[in-house]
Amino acid sequence: MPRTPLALATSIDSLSILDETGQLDAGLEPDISGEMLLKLYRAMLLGRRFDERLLDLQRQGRIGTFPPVKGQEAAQIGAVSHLRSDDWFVPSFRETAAELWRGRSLESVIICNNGFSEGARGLQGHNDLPVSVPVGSQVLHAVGLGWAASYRKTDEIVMTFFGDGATSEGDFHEGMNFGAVFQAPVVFVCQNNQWAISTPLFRQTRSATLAQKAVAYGMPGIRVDGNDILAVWSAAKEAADRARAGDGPTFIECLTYRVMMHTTADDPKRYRTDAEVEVWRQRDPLPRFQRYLLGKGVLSGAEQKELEEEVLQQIQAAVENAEKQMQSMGDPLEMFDHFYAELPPSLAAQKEELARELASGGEVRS
Ligand SMILES: Cc1ncc(C[n+]2csc(CCOP(=O)(O)OP(=O)(O)O)c2C)c(N)n1
Ligand SMILES: [Mg+2]
Repeated sequence: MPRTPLALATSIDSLSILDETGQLDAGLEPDISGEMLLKLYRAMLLGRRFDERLLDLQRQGRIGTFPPVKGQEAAQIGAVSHLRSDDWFVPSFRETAAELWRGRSLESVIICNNGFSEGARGLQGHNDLPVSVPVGSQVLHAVGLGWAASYRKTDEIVMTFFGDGATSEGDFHEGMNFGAVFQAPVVFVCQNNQWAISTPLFRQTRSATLAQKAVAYGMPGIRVDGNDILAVWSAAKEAADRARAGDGPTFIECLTYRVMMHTTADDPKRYRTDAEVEVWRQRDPLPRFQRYLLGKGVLSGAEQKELEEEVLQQIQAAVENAEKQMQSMGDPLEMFDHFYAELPPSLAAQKEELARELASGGEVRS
């Protein structure tokens, strides 16, 4: 028998609609209403300005460490905007812009980043999972939710976000396999920002793309310019429609870049060059989209300035509000909550002892 190449019925597309020079592929331009374009832009702008303010607050010691979003706003907003409120949003830890789109308050982000559990409470009326720090673990939660949604015969879909680093985790591979085998209505959104803390992409995989991993699991995969919101939006629409129609999962690789530090506890100058970062700063998704909207007449220069002002005011009000709310938070007894439905007797005794000590005005022994 001869040795012949197998004709696999699959291929991976790469999609770019609005390139970094502002050139538009008019044939691929998605049909998005002016109102929705402005909503998307405002969400990206809010994500960007809030991120900048959080960095200032962290440097001033007014919040703890946090992972910046800067540069990844298009990848997040272009994808999450296809979810209905009863769909399932399953984030990792860097999806602040997407979380705000879902309706999470700015205050809760600030409060959570100060270590108060009050800031981590889930949104009412939304099927949103909390931030997931163990890298890749949320992929398993997403496919379980997806399988459950189809088992219950609802038309809810699931969108999960993760990074390039997560694609080296077992959880990712198990989740992709499970999602494809059970044709779960899941959109896997990989934000390939090319770094996993200090590990560069070439140490993460020998694959030419991350999108091609979809082939092995038997689901459609696509690589999009993650800094081009029109490309992300189009690919995510196709994937969300496919999932909702009962045609199974899709893997989307959004090629982007983490222009900031991993978290505020990290110094990227120790492992990458300024020149590399500069190349990606030039590919910033926000001014690219802004130029498109100005050129299309959906946004005027004056409206853009007003929007900037409005967003900054919204952020300032949230900071003031959060700082006021936090003055009455931080009851040490709360450390016993949220782990057990019924507190084990040993912990219940410790809680009582602490309560007595606090009531008597005594110092808490370390
Ligand atoms: C299972 C696990 N291993 C290691 C870590 C420490 N850690 C936190 S974020 C991160 C890198 C994640 O990189 P990537 O998936 O590309 O996401 P990004 O941070 O770039 O958004 C690592 C190794 C962790 N949180 N969980
Ligand atoms: Mg990464």
